[in-house]
Amino acid sequence: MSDRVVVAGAVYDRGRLLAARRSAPEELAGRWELPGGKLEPGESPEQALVRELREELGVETEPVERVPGEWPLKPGYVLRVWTVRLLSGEPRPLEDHDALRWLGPHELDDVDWLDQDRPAVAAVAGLSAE
Ligand code: DCM
Repeated sequence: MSDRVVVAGAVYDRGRLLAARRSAPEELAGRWELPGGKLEPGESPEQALVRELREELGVETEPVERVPGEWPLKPGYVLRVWTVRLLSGEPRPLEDHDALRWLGPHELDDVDWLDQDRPAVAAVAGLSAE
């Protein structure tokens, strides 16, 4: 069986990367992630990402480029990341998150990323969707 894909967005705006603090489930709450979520049946990864960022943050976005690589999550799931351009709206923590931060290039270590997101953040560091 192939792994199920979780998609996440490296949302950049004016050179800063968006980090989101999870509010659930309990074992992940308080840790920071690149926002995203699971694919629904029939969705492409890009469609799932646009939907998740709309639901979770209230913004319209455009996936720009897949970040090379794939990172293991819990058993049976892998994380894939796209750089994402913000088209409209100001991100707000509507669902699954209780705080957001825009991190400048020297601030990427300032938040307590989920362990599984750390290699993905390292891979996107320095990229920009401008
Ligand atoms: N997940 C993760 N890192 C991300 C996004 C999601 O580790 N950047 C994990 C958390 C959940 C699963 O993927 O176990 C599905 O995410 P969600 O609950 O947001 O749909």
